[in-house]
Amino acid sequence: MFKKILIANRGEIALRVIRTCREMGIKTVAVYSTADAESLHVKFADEAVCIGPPPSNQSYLKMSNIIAAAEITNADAIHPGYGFLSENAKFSKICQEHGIKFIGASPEMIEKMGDKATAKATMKAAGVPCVPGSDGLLESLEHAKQVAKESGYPVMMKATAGGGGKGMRAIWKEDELEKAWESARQEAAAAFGNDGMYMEKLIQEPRHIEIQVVGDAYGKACHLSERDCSVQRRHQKLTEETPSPFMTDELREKMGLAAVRAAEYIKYEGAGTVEFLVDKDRNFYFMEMNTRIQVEHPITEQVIDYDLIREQILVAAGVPISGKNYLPQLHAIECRINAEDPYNDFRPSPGKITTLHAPGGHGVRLDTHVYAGYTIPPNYDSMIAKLITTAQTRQEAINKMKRALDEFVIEGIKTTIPFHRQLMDEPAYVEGNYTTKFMETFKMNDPAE
Ligand code: MV4
Repeated sequence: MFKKILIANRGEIALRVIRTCREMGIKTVAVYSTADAESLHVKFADEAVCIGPPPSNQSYLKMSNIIAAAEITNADAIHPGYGFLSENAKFSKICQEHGIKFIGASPEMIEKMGDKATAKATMKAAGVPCVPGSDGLLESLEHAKQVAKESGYPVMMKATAGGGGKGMRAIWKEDELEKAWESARQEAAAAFGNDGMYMEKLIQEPRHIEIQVVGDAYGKACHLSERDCSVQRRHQKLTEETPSPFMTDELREKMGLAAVRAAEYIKYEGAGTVEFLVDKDRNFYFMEMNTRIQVEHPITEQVIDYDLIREQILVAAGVPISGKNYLPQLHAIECRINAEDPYNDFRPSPGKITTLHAPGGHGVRLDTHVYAGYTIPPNYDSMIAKLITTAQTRQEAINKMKRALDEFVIEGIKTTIPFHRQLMDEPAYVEGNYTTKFMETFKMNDPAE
């Protein structure tokens, strides 16, 4: 087993990894930018190394500084968390070359799954359902027109290097195609330095339902059921839950099997997520595979009583998995609390937290690195806490979430707490009747009421 793990991240996820390492008797090294000197991950780790100034590209993304920190502290593994270097093939490779175990995917796996057209072709070969469309990349505007005609409009054009909706265009009729082709390619070239495009039939009002998988070093994989992440705004998830209110036992079995087949086909090692689009008739289609631990992993941990970070560490150390699949035994909901103003187009609201009262009690989990007196730097993601409630039923988890949100006091900055509180009373949400389009029509109530 590893003796010392360096956590190449910040915020709540750095703290989350440190907590499991402590429980496993593994020493920890935090790295931090000068903006994060007062952060809890620095205080809770056994050692801490400053890796640079606030901008991410000079600190949390600076591979040479992170490797140097691992070498001077004698860390034998690096946990990258999510974001930053977690899906960076070059960093995974550099760790390998330095004899430091990267607790994440191999460089080859990251590359294969990072290129969406390649990932899709791989999944199709594995027998995982995919959205009908082009076989690989579009070679020209004429080719795009031909594929769209064959598939039938509406279609979706997607950047192969994409993610987060960049370089993606819905096209409803042929006369829109040329403009979409030009603008999507330009956007992708600017964002990723890669203007490769592929095409799919458009799935209207889809749900985003993902399956958590874990694979070991011996080619065995298992699934840990689903998370419904359909409540998103501009491709940012706001809340997630498991089980999905749209799920049936039959669909869970089919999607779980497909995800395990996907993971075993590519000999996936570690914790990963297979994302699917699910249409109104409960057909499901492979969308992307994430080769990292995800923000929303705690809801899965809550409903099956399973520490995903511990499992990542065990698998990275060569421990085999049991191979059994896991079904949700409870219901869990996560609300992402962001330092943003929900009354003002979710505008970022960094600054000093003057008052903080954290909710607690039975079935309430709060993953956060912030405290009263902490100043949220403007340089990073605006998520400051994840509030997770767990109960026997969905309605009880919602009731518990309302109670926990009512107890949660954060002063000094604006947060998305009022948004979540309103959401928990929204009829469509309470009925479990929501798709990825839900936030397009959502309006905050007048705060005076
Ligand atoms: C789609 C789609 C409809 N049809 N593909 C958005 C992010 C990218 N990873 C894939 N996305 C979508 N792909 C087809 N063929 C609709 C979306 C989509 C979406 C998906 C999941 C969660 C939120 C979304 C919001 C808008 C569009």
